[in-house]
Order: sequence, then structure tokens, then C-alpha cells
Amino acid sequence: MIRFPPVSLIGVPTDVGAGHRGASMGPEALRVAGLGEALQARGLQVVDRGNLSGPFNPWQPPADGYRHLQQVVAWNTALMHATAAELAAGHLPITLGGDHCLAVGSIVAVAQHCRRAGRKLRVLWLDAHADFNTSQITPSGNVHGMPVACLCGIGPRELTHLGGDSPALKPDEIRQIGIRSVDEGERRLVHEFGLDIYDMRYIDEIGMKRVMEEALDGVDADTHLHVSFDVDFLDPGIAPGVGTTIPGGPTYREAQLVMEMIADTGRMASLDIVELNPAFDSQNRTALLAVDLVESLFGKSTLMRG
Ligand code: HAR
Ligand code: MN
Ligand code: MN
Ligand code: MN
Repeated sequence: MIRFPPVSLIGVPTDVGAGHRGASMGPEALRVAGLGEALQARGLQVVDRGNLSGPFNPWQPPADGYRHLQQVVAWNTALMHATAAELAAGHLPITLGGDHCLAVGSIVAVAQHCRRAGRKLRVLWLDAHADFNTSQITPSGNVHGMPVACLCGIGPRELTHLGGDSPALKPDEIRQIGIRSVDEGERRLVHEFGLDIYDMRYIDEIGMKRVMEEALDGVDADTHLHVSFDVDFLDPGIAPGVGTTIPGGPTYREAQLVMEMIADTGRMASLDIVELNPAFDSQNRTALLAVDLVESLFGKSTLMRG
């Protein structure tokens, strides 16, 4: 049985970084799907911190290559502080997004926490998208397509330097899994930065088990594992409730294996659940699936192992 610290749920109801409205309803959908109760049922101590507040979505076209940059910065600043406070208290923060631009705030806080404690950091980025765009190459101006680039030091100064130091992350601290949509200019940039990307073709060829062994290689007792779970990682056939569905994602069984293998490390210390969009869902099905998978992330398994 893996021991987890007390878990803190941080709702971040915004879609300012997205190209579709509705991810702002994600936190409540996860609550309604029973996330807190499911974790409590696993014996975890859970506190729901409620929702952070921030600016409304003004729904404007891009300015200088970014949509809603000022609003994105405001939400991320709030999330960075909230995440830092939970980590300092020894808790395991879960970001209930909200769109994926929020991973800048959560991961900046996680990275600072690790640097101070002299711990190693490994970020697992579960996503259909590489989220490595910049204002120069973005096809949309949506900042949820840019958080990994910002964390690696390229992007608007307000985001690259959100926590002071930049870059927040070294490319070799991140592993991207499930990727199947990379834009033209983005493709060049991820190669230039040497990002470790386990795309769907690689998963098809070598199988999810080996992919996860590779992605988790080197994770040890001294590693803080952060999981950034973009729900569009999952195949849209099982997870329609996202704004940007991309066909050909992991199946239910593959996704379960991902979560179970992460749980087995016993090192997960922070988590984002992002891009859930109830406006595209029916019967809260995608939120229920996310909760089911998060249970596995926290060690639920059919038979006791280890
Ligand atoms: N790559 C596209 C863009 O930058 C779409 C990005 C969509 N991103 C997310 N998060 N849904 O991964 O506009
Ligand atoms: Mn994403
Ligand atoms: Mn995505
Ligand atoms: Mn489960």
C-alpha cells in the first residue's frame, strides 16, 4: 500500500487559455463525479480548497500572438501561490482545471519547491498535444498550446518568469506521452529543445508498458513526480468531453496501465487534471472516467500488488 500525504483540491475555473469555452466548468464536473469521495474511499485525507478566483474570459482575438495573456497571467499567478502553499504544508496539490495554460502556475510552484528541497523533478505530460507553441508559430494564439514552451523558457516574460527564475524546467525533466497533434513550427522547436516525446506511433510500436518503463526510468526515492493530465490524452471515443479531440488516443486499458504504473512508483507528489470540458460531454461521462483513472493513479487496483 502506497502512503500519500493529505491531498488538497484546488479548483481553477477558467478557459482563458483555450479555443473553446467550457473548461471553466471542469472543477465542478470533477466534484460532481465524486473525485473527493473517491480519494477518501482510498483512505486519503482530502481537503477541497474550493475555487480560486480570477478574471472573466473576455473572448478576444489574439493580440501580439496571444489571446487573453493578461488573464492567463492572473490565473496562473493565483494557482502558483496556492500550489506553493500546499506543497510547503506537505500536501499533495491537485489542480482541477481549467484549461492547460494552468500548468505553468502549478509546475513553476512544483519546480521551485523541488529546487529548494534539492529534490529531482520529473514531469509526465499526458496529452494529445505537445503544447510547445510560441507567439511566432502558434496557429491560434491560445496559450493552452504553449505551457511547455513557457516552462522551458520561451514565451512571454510574464509567464517564463512567473516564479522569478527562468527556465522553470529543463527539457530533460519532462516526458510527453500520447502525443498525436504537433503543429508545423512546433515540430521543429520540440526537436531543437530535445523534448522526450512518446507519440502514439511509438506507443503502437513498442507498447504502453515499455513506454512507461522508459518514461519513468530514473525516478527514485529522491524524485518529485508531477503528473499533468490533459484529458484529451485519452481517445475521444471514451473521453468526448474536451474541446480539442484528436482521434487515435490511448484506450481505456492503456490509460489504466499508465496510471497504475505511475502509482507503482509511489512518487507522485502533485497532479493537474485539465481540459475537461462539460459543454462537450454527456452525462458527465468524461469526468467519471477521469475520476476512475485518478483512483488508479492513487493506487487502486483489481488485486493487491507488491
Ligand atoms: N496546437 C494547437 C494550438 O496551439 C492546439 C492546442 C490545443 N491544446 C490543448 N492542450 N488542448 O493540449 O493552438
Ligand atoms: Mn495540453
Ligand atoms: Mn491537449
Ligand atoms: Mn480505477
